[in-house]
Amino acid sequence: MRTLAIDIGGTKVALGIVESGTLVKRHQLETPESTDVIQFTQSILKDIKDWISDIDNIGVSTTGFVTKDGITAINPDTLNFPTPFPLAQELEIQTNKPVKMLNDAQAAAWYEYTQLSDTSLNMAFITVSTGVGGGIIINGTLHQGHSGLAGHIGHMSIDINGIACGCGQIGCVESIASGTAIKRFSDYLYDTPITNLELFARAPNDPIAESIIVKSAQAIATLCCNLKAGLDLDLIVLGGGIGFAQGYLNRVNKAIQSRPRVFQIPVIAAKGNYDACLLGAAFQFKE
Ligand code: BMX
Ligand code: ZN
Repeated sequence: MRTLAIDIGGTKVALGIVESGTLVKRHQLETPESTDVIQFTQSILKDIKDWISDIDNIGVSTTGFVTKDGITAINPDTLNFPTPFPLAQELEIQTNKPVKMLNDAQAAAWYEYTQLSDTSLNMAFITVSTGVGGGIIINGTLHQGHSGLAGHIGHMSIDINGIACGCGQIGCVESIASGTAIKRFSDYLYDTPITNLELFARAPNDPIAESIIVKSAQAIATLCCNLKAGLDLDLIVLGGGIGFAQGYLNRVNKAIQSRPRVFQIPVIAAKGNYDACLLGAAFQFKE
């Protein structure tokens, strides 16, 4: 089986061919600006038109809340679509192939679960990137809930006196820990704006940079301990551009080690690396 995998993010779209569980081709482009679903779909397919005749199906993982009507932003600050955005329906029309679509972090959670040697583990995948997303696997099943919202753990509020999140709540994990939040704190504290990449590079010699990153890692640690308390998970798998940044995972684990033992939980790096969501898009077809 050859699956065209498509991962839609707020800033980039990744496409790949997955064959027997392996990514054999990969292409990336900036997320098209068009808010028209027909034009948007044409734009993401334009460079890989010659792949379509060779594939059996299409798996999409996307930022946002996925329902049968399409993609809806939980945090509209991170996504520009009019919602619900019927991307799966339009892909079917333009390619004539069967399409399945899942939230990006839910898809990655399923992929990461399939890579575990011990499949009896209950786990969550957390991506720390533009936003903070998640997917939860319990008893070998992706837990989506009746509406499909399950896993939107970036929108668990952990600070009732915190700042407003784009979702409308106060003090969400995403408003403290995401790449967007890190950039906002750093723009506030430095006179000359720097990228998040530069911030991580400065951290070993710059207490301000270190404090911004630690604040994010502390929020993710709190989220992990909350998941342990609420669901008694066995493992957290971490991914995303921030999740994979130099020393970030260590900072999260260090923060968890300072919490009461009963709430501690191991956190490991995603096996799918930066492509966990893309691989997850294809693994929807692997039951
Ligand atoms: C947001 C939300 C989630 C998504 C998460 C990570 C939107 C548009 N997205 O919490 O659905 O899983 O961000 O998304 O509301 P990413 O783009 O950072 O990977
Ligand atoms: Zn929120």
